[in-house]
Amino acid sequence: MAYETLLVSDENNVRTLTLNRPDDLNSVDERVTKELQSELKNVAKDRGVRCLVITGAGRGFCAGQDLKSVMERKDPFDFTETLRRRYNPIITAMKNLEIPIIASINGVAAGAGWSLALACDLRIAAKNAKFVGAFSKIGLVPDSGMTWVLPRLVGLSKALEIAWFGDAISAENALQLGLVNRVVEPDELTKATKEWAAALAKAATKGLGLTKRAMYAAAGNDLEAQLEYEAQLQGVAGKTKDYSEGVKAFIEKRPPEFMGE
Ligand code: T3D
Repeated sequence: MAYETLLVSDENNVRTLTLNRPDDLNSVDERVTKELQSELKNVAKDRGVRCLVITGAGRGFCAGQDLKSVMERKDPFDFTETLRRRYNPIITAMKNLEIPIIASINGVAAGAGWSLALACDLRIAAKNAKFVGAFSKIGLVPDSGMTWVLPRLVGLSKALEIAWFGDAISAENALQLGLVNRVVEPDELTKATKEWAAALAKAATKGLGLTKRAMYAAAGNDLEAQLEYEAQLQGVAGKTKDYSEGVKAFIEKRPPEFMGE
């Protein structure tokens, strides 16, 4: 399906979504949220997609809400409605997607654009990327899940410092803070992303998906509940063809050939 703001490409079970409004640093207008929602539904239905990559065209990853279109809004504007309708379904869909999602952060990520990167499971950033809270600079609350992820990654006090001051964080600093998994030279970003995506797309997809479910569920569970949840998920993973193949491959001393089933 052709979109106006999103490029979609497939390679070896990896789907790549490229936000494609480079002149405005891939800021998010109504079309972007609609198209992202639509494509995430497609990915969820497509068993051939075993890893998802999100990146941006041009020199930005995503600058958050399109502030140019904000000028056309009529008062009173319903921010709650817009978040519920446009942004929240994207973040929920990403969390519910039982395949790995990699943010390949090619440049600045600001506001909800940074939230989008934080909603990915893994983040690889180019050395010249930077992260800008942006919300405090325009009097808003961090949204699209940022207040959920940020304190979990950096701790409460640091999350508040980042959100309140809104200073740009360099890729290297983000790495030290645990906000990204890897930092690479800009011309190495595509290669590094492809390597991780290819490895994940060849892995036991169901097991990875259940692992994602378990890790995110842990945020709301005590140890006993989490142990029980792990036991239930293992009940599912242990019945997959990939588990049988993994054990067989180990015994036969060869690399496993996982089919994602
Ligand atoms: O309102 C709701 O619906 C609620 C939801 C809110 C979610 C949010 O995301 S709120 C936060 C919105 N985002 C921002 O406040 C970020 C605004 N942008 C910036 O602060 C800076 O542009 C950056 C730090 C991201 C990058 O700075 P820099 O110096 O590298 O680039 P630049 O020169 O500022 O921008 C380049 C172009 O992109 C420029 O266009 P022009 O002048 O050449 O035509 C600039 O206007 C455009 N651009 C950047 N960000 C946005 C944008 N255009 C529209 N919306 C943007 N968010």
